[in-house]
Amino acid sequence: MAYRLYNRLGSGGFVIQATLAAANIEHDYEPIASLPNRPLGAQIESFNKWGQVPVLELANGERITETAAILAHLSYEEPDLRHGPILWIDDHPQFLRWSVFLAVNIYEGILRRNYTHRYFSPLIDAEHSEIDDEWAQEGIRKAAQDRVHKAFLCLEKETAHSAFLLSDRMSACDIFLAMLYAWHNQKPDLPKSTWITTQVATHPIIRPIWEQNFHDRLDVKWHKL
Ligand SMILES: N[C@@H](CCC(=O)N[C@@H](CS)C(=O)NCC(=O)O)C(=O)O
Repeated sequence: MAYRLYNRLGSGGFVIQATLAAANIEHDYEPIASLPNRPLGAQIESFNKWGQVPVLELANGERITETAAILAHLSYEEPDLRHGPILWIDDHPQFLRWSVFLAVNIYEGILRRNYTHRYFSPLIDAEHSEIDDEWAQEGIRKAAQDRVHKAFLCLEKETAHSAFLLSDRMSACDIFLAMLYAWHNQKPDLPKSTWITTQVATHPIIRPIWEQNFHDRLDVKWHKL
């Protein structure tokens, strides 16, 4: 087997799992047991000292992390991820641009919203109380959410020329976008992201993987689409 993917159900490895499946690339899947939005625990640190998934193990045993880096590596190695029957990258610079944009501006912003305590240090002074801390963390959460929303709006404007992010065909960037959009709490004025996510989530090959990872999110949020 050329690849082994380490992931937790409902987590970022969905992008890699769905991309590998859509490009018909053989891989093993290694589940990490843990609850969403909680640290992954000691098990993952034997694979990634940063404590996050996804982790992709290559045929030679080497491991890579960071979703955008994994996608860039696969796009270099796997022709079906570039120009396969399902996934299509017709513009490699824009593929790199948007996969990094998604990782840095949207994924990271969602982490700031979900793991706010990591981005917060209490102020030490006599007047200071726990209520202030909660209030300050709520401010960080709200700013992160707004910033993520701005990034989605920017991405929609910049890619207005095509149906999907890169062209009129689906690419791995769209799969990445769909997962982040499913995690985003503010959807009304993002028609392109809504449309792309619907295409990804209902794609015959990707749909079972989507349902396995995000079915509860569909129930809660997708009726509003
Ligand atoms: N920068 C990483 C972020 C990966 C990430 O945040 N993964 C989350 C799951 S969606 C995770 O492992 N969270 C556990 C933690 O941060 O403790 C990437 O782009 O792959």
